[in-house]
Amino acid sequence: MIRTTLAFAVAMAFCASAAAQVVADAPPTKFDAADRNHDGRVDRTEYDGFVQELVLLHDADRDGRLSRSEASAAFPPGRFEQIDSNGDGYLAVEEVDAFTDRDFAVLDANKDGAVDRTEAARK
Ligand SMILES: [Ca+2]
Ligand SMILES: [Ca+2]
Ligand SMILES: [Ca+2]
Repeated sequence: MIRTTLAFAVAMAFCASAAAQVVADAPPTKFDAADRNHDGRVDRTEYDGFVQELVLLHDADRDGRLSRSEASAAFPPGRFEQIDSNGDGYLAVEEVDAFTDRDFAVLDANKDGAVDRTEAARK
């Protein structure tokens, strides 16, 4: 009985670590948030909606653009300069739109108009 329990415990421990590994390897949950219809692909409409929500969500003072501190929570470091094309220190929605156009094109490696999980994980 003790043997069985021990074997069971070991099996459980193995399963737990295997599960933890799967979660660690999983692509960012951002993908699932963006994939509204859960078909495993983020198409252009879903991507645009996700990006727009991202901007709105972080626009703390509601001036329709992201300051550097507002943007720091939304984009990885180093992105700000890339997105702020006119260099005024704010990210306008149009600038984010223009940037995500390129971003999407880069992500959509096979150019089928949607970013699938593999493509999202590649970045
Ligand atoms: Ca989708
Ligand atoms: Ca700007
Ligand atoms: Ca694709």
